[in-house]
Amino acid sequence: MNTDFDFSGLIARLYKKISAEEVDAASTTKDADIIPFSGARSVSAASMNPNFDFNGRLARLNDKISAEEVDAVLITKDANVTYFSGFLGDSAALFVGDNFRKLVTDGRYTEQAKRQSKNFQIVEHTDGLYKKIVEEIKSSGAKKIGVEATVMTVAQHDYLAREIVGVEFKSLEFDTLRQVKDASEIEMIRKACEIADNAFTKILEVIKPGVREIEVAAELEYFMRKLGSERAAFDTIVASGIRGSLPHGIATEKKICAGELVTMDFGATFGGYCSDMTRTVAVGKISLEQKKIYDAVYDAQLYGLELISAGKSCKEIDTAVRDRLRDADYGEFFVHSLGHGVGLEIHEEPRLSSLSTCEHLLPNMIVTDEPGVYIKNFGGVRIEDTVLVKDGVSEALTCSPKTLIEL
Ligand SMILES: [Mn+2]
Repeated sequence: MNTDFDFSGLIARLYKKISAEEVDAASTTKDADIIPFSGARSVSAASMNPNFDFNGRLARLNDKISAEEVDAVLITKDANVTYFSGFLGDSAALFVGDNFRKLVTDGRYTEQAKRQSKNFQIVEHTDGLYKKIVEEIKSSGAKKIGVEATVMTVAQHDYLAREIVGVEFKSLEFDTLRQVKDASEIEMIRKACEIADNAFTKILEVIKPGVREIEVAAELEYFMRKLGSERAAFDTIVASGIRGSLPHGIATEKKICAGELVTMDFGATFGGYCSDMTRTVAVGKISLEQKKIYDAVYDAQLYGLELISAGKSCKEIDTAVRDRLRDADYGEFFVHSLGHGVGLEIHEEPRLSSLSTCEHLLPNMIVTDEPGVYIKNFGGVRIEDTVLVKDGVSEALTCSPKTLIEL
């Protein structure tokens, strides 16, 4: 972050607001307010794969509507809007009941929605998404409506509660309906992984002493775009030398030096679906301690691949890999969960973590396996694959070499 930004001024204005509003404290949760001037979600305008099993998705949604005993659901999370409708824009909501399916959006997206969301009636709003949603809820006669409580803001909820009398809102989640992928989704993710693998092969030619991290990130993203990626799946991480201790070290102006490890975490998107992979490479000769860390992470990552299998509990796998790194004396430096689901979102259900509620992995879930070791003022190593869960041995969809590459 630019140190010249007037943070004292920003914080002074925040305190002024706290006293003017007569509250005791303020909790800031919006990323852009936590980090002023951060970027927004980028949008893919690609056409949706017609082979996706939309009938199956909508049938599962209807099953959920009956099981939860609601009259209708209001879906507002972009990834879920895309999943059930095929619509790849943003600023849209789905309102679905037993005998209606509506997609509400504005004039910028009407044409795109009509093309991408054939199973939905497209409703255009001109003066506010939630104003139109209120009209639709009123005219539907629905009395109990499922909403995405983890996505809807307090302001949106307050507005609905104020404008609509006699309707009960129930907190539901739809993310777990996306966990098991159909054949076409797997094909998309496989392709996104292949693009990332090919970009990795090419980036090895670029990395050498004197090259800045941001150049490596730029080239990686450029290679992926040229190979067919619609956008980077997330901000590319390039962390070299001691910056390797930052698990999410976004690329900086820092020049890569001989004797450093360089961790690159990057992903492509294809057909709206993400891939996620991390490789750590050595530039020149590295020390015995660096090699020891690499070997421990490599061993833990392979062990994770062995354990990821249909029927296993996510928590159990996370614990086992964590124990493996502990046995190598690096347990305390593995500071994040082992992995996460990958699909329309880069991080989705199921989570491979100690808090995971997924008791049994199912065939055709797609998860990452990404142990890492991060040591302050020293550096770090992470190795990550995107993995297709199968009965028995699962399949890593990212296939780049994992034995130490010394450039
Ligand atoms: Mn990941």
